Amino acid sequence: MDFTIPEDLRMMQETIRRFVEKDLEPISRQVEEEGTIPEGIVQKMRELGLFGLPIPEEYGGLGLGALGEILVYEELTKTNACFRSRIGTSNGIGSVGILMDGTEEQKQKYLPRIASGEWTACFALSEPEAGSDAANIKTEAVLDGDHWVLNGMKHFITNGDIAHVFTTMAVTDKSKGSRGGITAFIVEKDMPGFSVGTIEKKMGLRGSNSSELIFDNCMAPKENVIGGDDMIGQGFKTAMRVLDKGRLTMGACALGASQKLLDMCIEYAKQRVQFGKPIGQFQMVQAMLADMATEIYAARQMLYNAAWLRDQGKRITREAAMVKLFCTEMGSRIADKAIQIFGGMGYMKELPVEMFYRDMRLYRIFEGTSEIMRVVIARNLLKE
Ligand code: COS
Repeated sequence: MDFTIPEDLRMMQETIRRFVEKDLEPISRQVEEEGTIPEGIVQKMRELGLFGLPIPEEYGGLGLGALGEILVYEELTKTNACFRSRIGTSNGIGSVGILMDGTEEQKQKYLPRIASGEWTACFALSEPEAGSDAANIKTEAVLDGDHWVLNGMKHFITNGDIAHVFTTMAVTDKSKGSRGGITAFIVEKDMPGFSVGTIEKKMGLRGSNSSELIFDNCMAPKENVIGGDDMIGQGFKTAMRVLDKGRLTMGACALGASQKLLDMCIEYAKQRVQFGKPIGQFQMVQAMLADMATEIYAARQMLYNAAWLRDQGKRITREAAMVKLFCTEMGSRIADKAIQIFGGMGYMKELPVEMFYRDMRLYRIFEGTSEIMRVVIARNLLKE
């Protein structure tokens, strides 16, 4: 067994680390307050190739495997989570469906523009009555001549307000549900009948918007079924496979943020003096640091292993769910301990600890709740 990170990925990790320290961290607070990422930073992200991490080089991306990609996310989430979120949907749930199941024409048309960052892609599955119960979507698509006509609405769509391309799930045969009744479409923002609804107000992740999407007799050309006519009715499986990968990403995000919090806590425990000595010399604080470090160590091993399995071409439905469950639950435990170690200062907006605490909370929910992860793991075990 060789646990060494390959040299090319280690160099890339270094590049992202420097980008975070030099360009992102200094404006993290500003972005948190203003709620938007300056265009100059988005441009730098484009120049670094951050919008096309898994997209093959032939379509203009970096062609990274799962391990390379999660190493990038781990570094990017050591600062304000919105920076990762800005590129997350384009690299992940917004484009993976096209990458895995799209026709060659669809790949040629969309992937280069997504990889360059010219277009942002996102994923339109969730609806008011279809969160965890993803198969219960109500958005419908009916074929009318050369076009599919979509009607319905989506909500909680990350980057929905700025995206150009939407991987959109809609019902094409009500009688078949998740087995043959849902189709994945590529919708573009300028297609007639498409519009962005309300931008939702959230607890955290400032600088990254989520919004409603409205499909009001939205006309998508016939050729925009992901994978072409043979894939009509197969959209639920596409969505689930997209989410398998997305769940590794969520693990990486929780891990990066957890590592950052631990580093901050170690620093603080050495400096903060109470009862005449640094608080790091008190065993109760030491126990918290030790538990945080131990969990992070375990999380990193399982995440890297699952990514490696995916890079070997293995199906990782169960492992990805385990990674998401463990890493994101751990993230909340770590954020909670970090506030405790920082005490009153941890609760103040002056430091970013409370921001990490709020942003971390979301990882246990989006791209599948912890409860759904347990359902996926248990079903997978019992099926064997
Ligand atoms: N990969 C490939 N196929 C999959 C799959 C996966 N990971 N998961 C399910 N499928 C297939 C099943 O094999 C089944 O097809 P067959 O009968 O032909 O084998 C079909 O899809 C239906 O699967 P299932 O019966 O498990 O569907 P359910 O409606 O019971 O839903 C859960 C399963 C709960 C796991 C699913 O709805 C889910 O993941 N919900 C959470 C959604 C989510 O993450 N939302 C977040 C918002 S999107 S950012």
